[in-house]
Amino acid sequence: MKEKLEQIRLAALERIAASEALETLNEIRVAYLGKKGELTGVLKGMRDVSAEERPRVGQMVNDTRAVIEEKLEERKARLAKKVREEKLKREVIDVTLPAKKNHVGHKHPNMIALEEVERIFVGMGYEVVEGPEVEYDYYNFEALNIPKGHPARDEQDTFYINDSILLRSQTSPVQVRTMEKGKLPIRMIAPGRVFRSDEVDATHSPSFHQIEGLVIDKNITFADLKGTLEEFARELFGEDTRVKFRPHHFPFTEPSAEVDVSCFKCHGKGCRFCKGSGWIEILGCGMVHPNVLRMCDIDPEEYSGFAFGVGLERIALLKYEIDDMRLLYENDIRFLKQF
Ligand code: 2NL
Repeated sequence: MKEKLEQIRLAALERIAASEALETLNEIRVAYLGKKGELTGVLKGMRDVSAEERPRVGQMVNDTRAVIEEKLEERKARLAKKVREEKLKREVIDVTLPAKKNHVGHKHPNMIALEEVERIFVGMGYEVVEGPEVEYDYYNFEALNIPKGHPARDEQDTFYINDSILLRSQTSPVQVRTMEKGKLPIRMIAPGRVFRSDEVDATHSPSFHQIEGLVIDKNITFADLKGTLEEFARELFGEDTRVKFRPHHFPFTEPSAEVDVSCFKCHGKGCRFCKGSGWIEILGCGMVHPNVLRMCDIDPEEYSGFAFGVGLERIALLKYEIDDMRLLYENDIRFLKQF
């Protein structure tokens, strides 16, 4: 019996020492210590052992079991450690490898220009107000002194949804809605998307962006308009920028003007940029027409105001010397990355 146990112990320890996987250890445990294992077989043979020998043999079986279990655990710990070490070796991080590039998004030139214009006017105490892109004919035309049949209605081909609803062709409706609310004085700019049924080319698109401004108070004069827009032009294009007001006509302002700025490239000498004239047109403006004030329940005898409208894309194209508006809408990352 003692020899048999010694044999089992040696064989088991040999197999344990030679095992290279945790599964093998499990198989060994079953083969020796399991219900049908070799040690259990020896225990069953105890029937043939005499009563006085039994405790000694029992003790030997238990010792053998304990040794095998101990060696199994030892080997298991070693193998687990080895597995862990191999895993760590595989996962080693080479800190000298070049890092993956993180591509950061870029502000669209339109957005940069918008934030610049907003900064200038907010600095002068203006509020930024937004409104719906789908508008009533009334707010887009009627309230701006452009009645049905007025030639200004076909000049700018408008997208109609039905007889009385359209896609706004300017952001003036936002200003009309603000005047209607009746809280005076008003100092506001209304930036936003506008729509006109134009063919796409280097300077036109059916959808673009406009920033309109409006000031209503007592004793507002054309001098206030001139001073405001001159300051705006200087902040936007540089301190030495000069402005020129040319008489113009809009149905919603009287008098009306278009504003040119001295070319910030050649300072007025004439270049490719200003097409040799030394001047660049940037916006339209005027004193709010008394009819417009009356339709918003503002008494033109008591209040007056000025308004202006500027194309956002035009500012962005000028500021960044881009010569084709379509570049602003293609969202080619190679283009956008440059700003
Ligand atoms: C342009 C320049 C302009 C206005 C917009 C305006 C708004 C109200 C009342 C009076 Cl609520 N005027 N906006 C004024 C002058 C010019 O935009 O070239 N537009 C076609």
